[in-house]
Amino acid sequence: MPKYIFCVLLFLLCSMTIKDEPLCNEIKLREKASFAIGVAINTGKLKDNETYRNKVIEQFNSFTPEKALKPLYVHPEKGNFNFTEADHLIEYCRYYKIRLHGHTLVWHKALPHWMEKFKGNANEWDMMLKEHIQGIIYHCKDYIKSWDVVNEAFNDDGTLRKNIWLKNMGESYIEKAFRYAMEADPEAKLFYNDYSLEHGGEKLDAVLRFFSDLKAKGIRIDGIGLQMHVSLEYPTIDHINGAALKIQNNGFIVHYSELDVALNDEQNFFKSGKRLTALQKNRMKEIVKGFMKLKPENRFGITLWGLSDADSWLSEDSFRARPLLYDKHYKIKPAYCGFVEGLE
Ligand code: 9MR
Repeated sequence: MPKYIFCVLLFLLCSMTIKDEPLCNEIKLREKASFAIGVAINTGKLKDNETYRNKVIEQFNSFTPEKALKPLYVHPEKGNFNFTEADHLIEYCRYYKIRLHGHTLVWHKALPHWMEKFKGNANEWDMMLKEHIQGIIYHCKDYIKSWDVVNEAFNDDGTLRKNIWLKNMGESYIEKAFRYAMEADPEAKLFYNDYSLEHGGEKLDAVLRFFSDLKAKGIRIDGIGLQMHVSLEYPTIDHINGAALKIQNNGFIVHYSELDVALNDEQNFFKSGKRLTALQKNRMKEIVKGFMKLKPENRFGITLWGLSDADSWLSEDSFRARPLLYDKHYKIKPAYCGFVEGLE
């Protein structure tokens, strides 16, 4: 028998002999946790899919709109806001007593055409940014009490990303964005949100330096959102926990703002499905356990970036990612049980 056929047979045999661990009971995460448990919300599914709707209400006490508050959707024409989806969400959250976290006022993606093509001098850009931020916050401030003010403004090496804001206003756009947000709602908690901060490397150091300086100048910045789009092994749990502690030690609260654990890292290509889901379970547990080590007042919450694997942005790229707590049929996965164990 050729060697490769032998290997494939051995692989199949091994995967069949790994027993399925019995799943835990499905509880209510929102009742079990001592901090907010969030989920990114697809507003279309919230309206049209009853299973989805019942699950998100039952399990979570914090929602982040996956799209509805991004500039493209909420500010489609200059000075002309569309709050239809946002208002619907607000109504919903008010009724079910769910926190609604605002995501995101300033980003280089999900921009409306007019904003991307905006022509003006630095002063006109400044006015436009102010109208944009304050127009949204004023409308939502009765209910939304926390915002990702700026999203993904840094490169991985700690330099500032060359987005339209930097090109047209220079680096002061970040300070201005936080100043305008603070002016519009002095009571809201204001966040800087980014990916790869959980690696604890030079990007995190640059972000902490930058926002500590802004704070020292009297600008309101309450917390840092670690997006936490992680894989099974990378970054290590020590790096993740170290990053969260560093943020806490620098005087900021911590939001794991977009958590998902993708199964499709290349080094795991030959592991069986069962082995991968067991690793994913453990990974969720370790992540939640680490978050629990923060001081209670520094835990803004953990937000999953979607309810089920069918809802994940990663499913658009690869069916092997399967990064969330529920499978595509809205049944709990071992990852859910790991998450619960982490809360214990
Ligand atoms: O999950 C979101 C996807 O459905 C949208 O098409 C995309 C663009 O609006 O944004 C995705 O969410 C991103 C989040 O807003 C910021 N961090 C990265 C997330 C995944 O791309």
